Amino acid sequence: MKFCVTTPIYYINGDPHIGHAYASIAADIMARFARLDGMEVHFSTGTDEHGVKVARSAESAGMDVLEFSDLMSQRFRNMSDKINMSYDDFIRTTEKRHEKAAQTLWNMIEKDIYCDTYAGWYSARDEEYVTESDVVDGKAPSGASVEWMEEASYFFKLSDYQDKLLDWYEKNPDFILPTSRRNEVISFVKGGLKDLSISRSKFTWGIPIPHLDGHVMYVWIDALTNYLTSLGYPDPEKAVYVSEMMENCVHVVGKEILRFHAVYWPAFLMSAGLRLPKRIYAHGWWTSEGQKMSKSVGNVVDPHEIIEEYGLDQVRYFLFREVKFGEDGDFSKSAIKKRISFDLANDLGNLVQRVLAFIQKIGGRLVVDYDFSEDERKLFENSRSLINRVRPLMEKQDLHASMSTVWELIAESNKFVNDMRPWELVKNNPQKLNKVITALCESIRSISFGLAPFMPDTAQKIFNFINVEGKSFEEIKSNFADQDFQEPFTLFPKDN
Ligand code: ME8
Repeated sequence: MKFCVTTPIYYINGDPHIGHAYASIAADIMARFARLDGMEVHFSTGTDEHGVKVARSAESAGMDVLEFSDLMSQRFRNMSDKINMSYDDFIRTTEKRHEKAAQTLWNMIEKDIYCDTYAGWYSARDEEYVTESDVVDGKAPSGASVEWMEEASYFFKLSDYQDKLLDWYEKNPDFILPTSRRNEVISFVKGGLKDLSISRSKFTWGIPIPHLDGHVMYVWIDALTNYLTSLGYPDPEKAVYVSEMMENCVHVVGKEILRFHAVYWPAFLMSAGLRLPKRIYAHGWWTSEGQKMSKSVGNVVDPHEIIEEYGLDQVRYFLFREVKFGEDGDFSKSAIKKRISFDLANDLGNLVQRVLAFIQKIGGRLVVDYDFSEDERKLFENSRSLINRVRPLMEKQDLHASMSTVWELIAESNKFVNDMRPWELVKNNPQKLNKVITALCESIRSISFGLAPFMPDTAQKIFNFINVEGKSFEEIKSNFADQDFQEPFTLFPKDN
């Protein structure tokens, strides 16, 4: 089975912040889950380097645009590494391979392209023309200021795709998730689609259009093509791979760019006769301490800083546990501290510590006994089936419910320790003790596999404590053998 997952490719006009890290970690969780589940994965991320906005940022930094792009793209790569992102490809739209892909796609959709002139309000921040009626007080609906633009432009006959798109949404009810977002897109398309201007002649910082001097591609058609470039398009030898990966591809995007991905992108792909992705998942936005993040307010959350302050897995956990994936969230220091102290230190850390430290107390050796009575059998079965409960949730990118499901098993395991009182069994029922400890090791192993996509370092630490490799969910199926365990250390020290 193949699985492809992508992040948006980020504009390089500013530094990466927690919002970018969020989309990237979300996609990383999906990629890691799929790999552990035995799938062949292609996971791409990267930077979107063309367009008016980037050209202007380079200019105001007093830098050559390519030099500026190198510098800023590297910052996004650094962020990707800082958040432990397991990407297979980091794509830059200024690469030659991408220019070739975008130009090939252009040729493939040429039958739907015609030339005209465009005059209208343009928002450079959104890299989008805004209709007259949407401009209020000189601003686009996003709040960005607009400027009047007049240029010769090539247009894509998007209006021809209205029915085909509606038909696609109907036949593929999970193409856009969450469902509330799907409904928004459908009503937008039902409202009527205008042809889309897809070239720019007023500036040069973009991919040249084949055979058309003086025009560069509109940055969105360029940017969206990155998903194909990364898979190897247009190499004919990669055609089957590209198509199979696209068919199983989830594009993770912020809600503000859903329309580009769920309307324009499928229309381009239909026009080119290419496979559409499986899903567009639109996630919500983060504010910081209750306010929109902005440089002038000085509340932009820097991923490097919070990872230094709270720890990487703590941040990864917080972002996906604090709010439902798809909804907006607020980043606050008090909220992350609470999560670390209650969920991580008290629930998870305590379970691992009390069980493994106890094993050390009784000689450091696990002596297995799978001849379970009713009590242990229940925990054992719930542990072995954990991933089967999480899988259908992950298939719909319900990251939040997946985490909650893992936490239910943590709670059940902690309760099991309280009920079974192994410290008393040592004295009065050593046979029962082995069964109880065996069942608990099973639950700790399954919990670690459930955590692994979200908190890879923490999961690996626990795997090391219990001599588990941690590379595949298949490992959960085997019984533990008698063995020595090493002394555990505290996973989440309280002073954090
Ligand atoms: O739109 N909260 O790039 P971009 C949550 N280049 N997520 C946020 C966020 C916030 N406050 N701010 C940004 C572009 N994001 C285009 C994409 S794709 C073919 C081209 C995340 O740098 C979110 O995922 O503006 C959003 O969609 C993405 O960063 C946009 O990044």
